[in-house]
Amino acid sequence: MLDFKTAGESHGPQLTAILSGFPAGVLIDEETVNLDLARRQKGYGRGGRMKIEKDKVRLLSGVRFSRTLGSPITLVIKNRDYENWLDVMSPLGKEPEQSKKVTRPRPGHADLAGALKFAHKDARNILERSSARETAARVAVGAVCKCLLTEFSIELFSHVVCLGGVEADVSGLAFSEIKQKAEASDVRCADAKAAQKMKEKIDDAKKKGDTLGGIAEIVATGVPVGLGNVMNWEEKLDGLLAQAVMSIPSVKGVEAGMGFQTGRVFGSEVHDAISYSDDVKKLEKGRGPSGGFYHETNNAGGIEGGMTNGEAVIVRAAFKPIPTMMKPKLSVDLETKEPFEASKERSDVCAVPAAGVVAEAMTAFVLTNAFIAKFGGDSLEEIRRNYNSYVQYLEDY
Ligand code: EPS
Repeated sequence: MLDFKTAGESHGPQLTAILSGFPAGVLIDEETVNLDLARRQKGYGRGGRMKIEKDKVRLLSGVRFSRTLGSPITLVIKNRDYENWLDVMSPLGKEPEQSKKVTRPRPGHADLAGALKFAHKDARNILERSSARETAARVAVGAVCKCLLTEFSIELFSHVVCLGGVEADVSGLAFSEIKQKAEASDVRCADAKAAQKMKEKIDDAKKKGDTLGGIAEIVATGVPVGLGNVMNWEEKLDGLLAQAVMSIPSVKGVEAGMGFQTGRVFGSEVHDAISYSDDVKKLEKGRGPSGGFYHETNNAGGIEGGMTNGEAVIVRAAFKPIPTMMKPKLSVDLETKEPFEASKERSDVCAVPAAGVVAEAMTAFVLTNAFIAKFGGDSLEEIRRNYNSYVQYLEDY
């Protein structure tokens, strides 16, 4: 079983992730991970923190001469901003008088529930961990997972399909075009006209002291049929993806394929007709090995019965607007119980483009775990043997 933990406070010394259960023999280099960390840092509407940080990973265990060993992989990302918070965030010593206490919990953030749950009078003890800064560690883990998936031609990308109510139209575009256009866009949106409107909306929100959310779509191509498991609830791939993506700060909704719309229309408008072609090479649309069976449409988002069906895996996540607002909502002071405006912290106006990159990482983690469950998890060599024989079996089916 693949597993990972992250540790670290937003303004503490560093973020750490330990990824265990990752197979031996996979080629990893720090620069590949750094590319994804840089993608997470970008995006129109981000705040001052991203000007301070230049997220770079250090691989401290589990890798030797750029190949994984099968042992736990430790990934570390320094917080450059820690230098400015030495007195406030010192792991040891005594708390100074002026320590940027947060006593007016921000509606929509973890401050209030966390302070009550963990018996803190200073919500900073909660917000330091609930900050989306933690997602840098997840992106590093996802980048490592992608190194394995790429060996089997499984590729992931993400793009913003809606931001602040502005919808993108990518109909008629191939996945490769969507990917390329989204990567080139500073809101990670493949529809240039919509992207422009999204940026105007962000400018408007900033002017008003407000924030904006949106929806990102994550696509995984080349995924073979049969990842996940129909037999047990806890192994169903859509369930695992939903949990992993929902755990990202700000996510309020996750859907696979046609998602919530499936509940509004006839079955005939939802289910994807099954076809067969001898010439598997003719198949496109991001499909993976499935022995020539394919679907005419992909409303299922590549998952049927909790298992991949050979089509591209498509997941969408809805991110609520960031709860830290320069024009704050009403709150109550934790000490005096008097009504006050909520605390203001430096923050982003919109982090949806970055959040899509995080969702991509979580999707990569879940797919890698399911891949290992199907093909064995000790070494790349072993996985390749099992994968190749499975693909052959599908072709002979
Ligand atoms: C973030 C770092 C944070 C925020 C943001 C995401 O840095 P700081 O709090 O120092 O500005 O910019 O987090 C939030 C908006 C939030 O509500 O948690 C990052 O590295 O992505």
